[in-house]
Amino acid sequence: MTRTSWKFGALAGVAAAAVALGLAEVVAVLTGSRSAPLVAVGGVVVDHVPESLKQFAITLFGVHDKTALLIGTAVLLLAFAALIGALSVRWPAAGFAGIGLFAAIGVAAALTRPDAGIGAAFPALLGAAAAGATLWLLVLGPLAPAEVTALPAPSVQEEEEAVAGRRRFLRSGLLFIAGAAVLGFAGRLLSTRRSVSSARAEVRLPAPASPAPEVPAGADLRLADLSSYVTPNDAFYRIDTALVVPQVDPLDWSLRIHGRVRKEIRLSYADLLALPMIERYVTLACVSNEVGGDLIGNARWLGVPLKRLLDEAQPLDGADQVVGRSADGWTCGTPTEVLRDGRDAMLAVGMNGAPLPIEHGFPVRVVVPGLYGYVSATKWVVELEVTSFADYDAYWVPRGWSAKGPIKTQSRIDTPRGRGDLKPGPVTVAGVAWAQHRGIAKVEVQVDDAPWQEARVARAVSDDTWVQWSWHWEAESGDHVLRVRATDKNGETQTSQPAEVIPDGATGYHTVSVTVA
Ligand SMILES: Nc1nc2c(c(=O)[nH]1)N[C@H]1C(S)=C(S)[C@@H](COP(=O)(O)O)O[C@H]1N2
Ligand SMILES: [Mo]
Repeated sequence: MTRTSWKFGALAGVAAAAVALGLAEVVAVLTGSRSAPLVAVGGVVVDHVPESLKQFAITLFGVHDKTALLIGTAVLLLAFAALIGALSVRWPAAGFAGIGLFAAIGVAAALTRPDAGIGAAFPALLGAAAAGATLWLLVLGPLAPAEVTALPAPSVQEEEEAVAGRRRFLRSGLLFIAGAAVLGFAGRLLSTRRSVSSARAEVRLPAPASPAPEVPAGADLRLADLSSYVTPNDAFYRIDTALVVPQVDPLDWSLRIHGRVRKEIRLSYADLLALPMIERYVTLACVSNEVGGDLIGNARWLGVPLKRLLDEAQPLDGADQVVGRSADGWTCGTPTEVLRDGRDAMLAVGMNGAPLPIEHGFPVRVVVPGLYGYVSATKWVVELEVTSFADYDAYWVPRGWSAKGPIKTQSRIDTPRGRGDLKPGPVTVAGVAWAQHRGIAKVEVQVDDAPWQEARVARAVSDDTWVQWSWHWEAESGDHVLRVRATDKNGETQTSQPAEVIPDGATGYHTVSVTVA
């Protein structure tokens, strides 16, 4: 009888396990990413390890604690697979029994995960079947390397055949492992993406304990070319550093409020949804918005007030900055004082009546009225670290942007915009103006060098949103320049001095050239 050495067996075992895990990830594209055996077993571990060990893992690995757990589980599994493979050289039945045992563990874990259907059994089952086939091929079947048997003096031909056989075995073993890794990564990518959109579709948001005020009649002038008062989710600007949109499953999500606090807080998505919610209209704006630009939008946000959570955590004296950190490691720093001064800063879960869109931060993001997004609006937020401005620079600060970013008073002409044909006679000039959390008191329009004229400012839900404005113009033939400027409720008129967006937001009057013919 020819026999394979135990080292080859170990490689065969690892290849079989890799094939099982890789294929299981692909099957999980259909059955849900949480039914993949690694994730399922990892989930069981997370749910059952003591909180102290979890905290230890988090101190050690930070936001990568889950990745560390998955890698740890995979390494353990591959070590066992090597052992079982080595045993299977002598006792093939042991190899198949080992695969059966792992299949049973994978199936049991997947079926007992929250909301698992019967389909959750398939990744582990099909993976195990593929592992069995791989093990047979490499240990007993056509790919098994034959060992030299005619001792003490094997013929030259026998020896050459044995060498070729070993080469073929190594090549196929490594090929199986590489192929399985490619399958596994591709499957993982596809299935998380899928499962996060389906997880989002299943979210049922609670009714707000404190609902948003009605949008007053007349807040939206409904003029063609004028931005609507509320920006629909699919038209809302999107700015972030994420190359691929982070896919954060609400069941895996948790938020840690920690750092310089008396009491550390950890919340799951279910914990968050169980807290009393507020719903508020807040206009977000990007610091990179040029004068006249459209990196601004107004939405109705549903969320939990941050003040309440910070009051519970009790920031220590001098901890003047709260750093938000996203699932993909982006950071932003917000003054602690701003989050606790009574404004409607919140951990938002809903946008215009729907769960947050994935690209706008699903499952949870921060919204703070009055601050540019880069210092406040962390999407896919997983951590709030209470620290100080002296101790920590968030993502954009070393890149030349100001550590603090209150939104500057600005105004924009939406119509006319220079294109299209204007006729002499009545023309409605209209646009938006914003000074979040201070409010807009006055908007003025200037045509050429004529005196500034006061526009009609529409009503708004609150000082935390933009306002629409309109002005009746008796247009005369010729080329004209239209200018707009706003004054906030503190009586300060926006500056005419042009400034670039960097370091803390553009200034200057929005100006539009038109031809009336
Ligand atoms: N995780 C994460 N959150 C982020 C950012 C980012 O790059 N990563 N960009 C911020 C910036 S600069 C802005 S202006 C707002 C934009 O939010 P929106 O894409 O929902 O409009 O998100 C903020 N939150
Ligand atoms: Mo931004």
